[in-house]
Amino acid sequence: MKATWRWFGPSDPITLNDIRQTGATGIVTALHEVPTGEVWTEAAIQGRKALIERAGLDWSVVESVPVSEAIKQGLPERDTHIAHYCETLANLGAQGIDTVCYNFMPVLDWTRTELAWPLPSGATALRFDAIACAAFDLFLLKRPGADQDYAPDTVARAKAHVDNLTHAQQNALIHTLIAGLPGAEEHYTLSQFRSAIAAYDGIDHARLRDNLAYFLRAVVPAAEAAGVRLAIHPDDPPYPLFGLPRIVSTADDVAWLLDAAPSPNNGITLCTGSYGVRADNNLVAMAARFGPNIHFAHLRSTRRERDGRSFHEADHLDGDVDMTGVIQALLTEERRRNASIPMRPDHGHHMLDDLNRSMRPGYPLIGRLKGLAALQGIEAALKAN
Ligand code: CS2
Ligand code: MN
Repeated sequence: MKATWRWFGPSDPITLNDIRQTGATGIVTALHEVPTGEVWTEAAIQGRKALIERAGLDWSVVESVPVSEAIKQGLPERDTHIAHYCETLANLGAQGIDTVCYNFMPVLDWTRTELAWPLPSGATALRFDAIACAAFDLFLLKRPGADQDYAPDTVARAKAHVDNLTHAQQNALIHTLIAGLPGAEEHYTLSQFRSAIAAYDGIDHARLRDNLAYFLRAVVPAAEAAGVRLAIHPDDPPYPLFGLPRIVSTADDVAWLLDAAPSPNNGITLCTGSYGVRADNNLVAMAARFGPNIHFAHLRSTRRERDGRSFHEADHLDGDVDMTGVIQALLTEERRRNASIPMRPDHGHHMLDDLNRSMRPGYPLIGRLKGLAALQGIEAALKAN
C-alpha cells in the first residue's frame, strides 16, 4: 500500500519535513483556503504540488474537495457548484493528482463529544458518547421534535448528564460537537446550527439519495474524462444525528452508490474506523466485495461501548476492526489491479510529546506515527507469507 499522511497545508504544525521521517511517502491534503463551491485553479494546485514535491513527497490524494450544502440540499445553485466541481476535477487530473475523497454528510462532517478522553496509559483518545450527544440535542440545542428521536430512558440519562455539567462544560460540549473538527469546512454557533438543520426540513433519506445520484451522474463522467478516481468517505458516526439523514453508512449504501453511476471512477474511501462503529458492517467482507472501487483506505479502529452507539478511538490494532483481515483483502486487490492503494493511519492517540504541543484533535504526530508503524508491520508480515 502507498503509505500517506494527512497534512493540513502550510499552517500545519507538523511540517512536510517531519512527515518525511514518519515512513509515509504520500501526502493527503486539500486547498482548504478555497471556499466550498468555487473552482480550484490549476495554478493553485500546481503551487501546492510543487511545495510537496520539493520536500521529497507526492500529493497522492485530495481530502477533500468539499461538496456544498446547495448540492446536498438540491438547491438551484447546485448546477453552478457542480460545474465548478467538474472543473476542479479536470484541473487536478491535468496536474496528475488522480484520487479525490469527499463526503455527503448533511451539515456536519465527523462528530465527537470528547477530544481528550484519558486512556489508562496517560495518552488521550477521541470519543463519541451517545448520551452526551442526546443531552446537547435535547437540552442545549433544544431541537424541535428531538424528544421523538430518543427512547424515554435515553432522555432521562441525557437530562442527568446535562444537569451534571457546569456552564463551562456545557459550552465545551457545544463547541466540540458543532464548531468543526479538523478537515470540516463548516463551523457553527448554536443559532447557525439550528438554521442549518432547519434547511433539511423535507429532505429525508430518499431525497438525499436523489441529490447524491444527481451529483454523481454529473461528476463521474467528468472524473472519467480527467482520469480522477472519486472516493466517498462514509458518515462518521454511521447513523443519523440531529434528525438529519445519513446515506453512506452501510454495505447496502455502498452498493446503492456504485449502482447509481456505475464506473471504475465512482468509488469509496474504506474508513474502517467510521464503518466499524456499526456491528452490522463486516469490514473484511466489505473490503473484498467492493475491492475494485476502493480508491483510498483510512485505517484506524474504533471500540463500541455498551449501548452500541457510543464508541472511542482504540489503538489501530486493538478495536472492533479485524485490521489484519482488512489489510489482507486490500493486498489481494492490489495484486489484482497491479497498483497500490493509498492508505493513511487516519487518526491517532495523543501521546508523549503530542500532549505538550498544540495539535489538531485526532491528528497528532506521535500517535499517528505509531499507528502507521503498526499498519506497515502487518503489511510486511502478510507480504512475507
Ligand atoms: C475525518 C474527516 O474520519 C475522517 O477521516 O478526519 O475529516 C474526513 O476525512 C472527511 O469527512 C472526508 O471528507
Ligand atoms: Mn476517515
